[in-house]
Amino acid sequence: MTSLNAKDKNTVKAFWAKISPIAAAIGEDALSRMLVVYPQTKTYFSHWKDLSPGSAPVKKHGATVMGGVAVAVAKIDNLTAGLLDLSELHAFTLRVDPANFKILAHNILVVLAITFPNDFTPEVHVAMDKFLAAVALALSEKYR
Ligand code: HNI
Repeated sequence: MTSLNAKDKNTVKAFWAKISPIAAAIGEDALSRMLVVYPQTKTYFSHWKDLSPGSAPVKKHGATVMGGVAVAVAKIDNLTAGLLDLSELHAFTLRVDPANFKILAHNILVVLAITFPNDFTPEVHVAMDKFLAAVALALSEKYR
């Protein structure tokens, strides 16, 4: 994986500063899309009452996930250490197949592109793609 360089990190931080006020809405939309477009991901949330787009649990968990992304932005220089607890939770307790991290990352990217069409330049696109791939990798750290 191509790692984040100093310029990418600055781009991620600047873009995050712009989008973080509506992070919960971005998370809700990304999670809604993941569950619709990749229905195999629904197995992990079968204990929820309603998995449809915009439902109460989807809304709540969308905000929770983006809280995790906020931590990742803050720990961008050492994602493995910064996301260690979350990696352990997903690996040992939740047993989420790490392939799903890439799927959610893709959905977050889609939502960012359509929500911020003007700010989502090729430069932002590549920086956010690298960042989300690095987050997915860090979350997979405890699987082996
Ligand atoms: Ni994930 C819980 C962050 C991807 C399934 N997840 C969390 C929590 C955070 C979080 C934060 C709450 C932790 C706690 O309670 O202490 N998850 C993230 C991040 C990503 C991610 C940052 C990737 C960007 N999680 C995924 C994926 C799946 C997933 C791809 C499955 C498809 N996560 C879960 C499940 C829970 C969870 C299941 C528990 C939900 C619940 O409350 O029932």
